Amino acid sequence: MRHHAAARAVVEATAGSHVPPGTMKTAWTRWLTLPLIAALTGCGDAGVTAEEGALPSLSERGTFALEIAHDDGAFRRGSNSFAVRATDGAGHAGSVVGVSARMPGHAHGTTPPRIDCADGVCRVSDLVLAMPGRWEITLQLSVPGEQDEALLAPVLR
Ligand SMILES: [Cu+2]
Repeated sequence: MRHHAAARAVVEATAGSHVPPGTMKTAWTRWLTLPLIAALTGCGDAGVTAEEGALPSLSERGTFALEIAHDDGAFRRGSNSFAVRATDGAGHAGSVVGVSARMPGHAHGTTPPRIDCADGVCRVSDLVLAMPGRWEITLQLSVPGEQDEALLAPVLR
């Protein structure tokens, strides 16, 4: 995230030095400039999550507190594996009983990944996210008597 902050600072500095006084730099131009600066400063790691907020800390209805740790630190294009610890209000560990992923506006999802739960931690392995753009990954979470979902929404470069 420090890299992104630095990239933004560079964009602001560039706008200040190259734009004649009084000229407004449009948001459109800024969106074109940011990826270029990111590439130049080396923070544009190909395929990696472009936004924060990809990993929620609560399930949709608040049933579970979530700790989600991606093996590679961030979602990326290709195969993704991550660990999920879901804890309900009574301290019981929930299980991940299903995972699906889709791209809003695209008529496709992806192959269901492998899920292994043991000792209160579930591992989701080989979730393949092939395209850049916004993905909506739904985790079905369950403990006896309670069910909820978690929505992960990474935006991939
Ligand atoms: Cu797609």
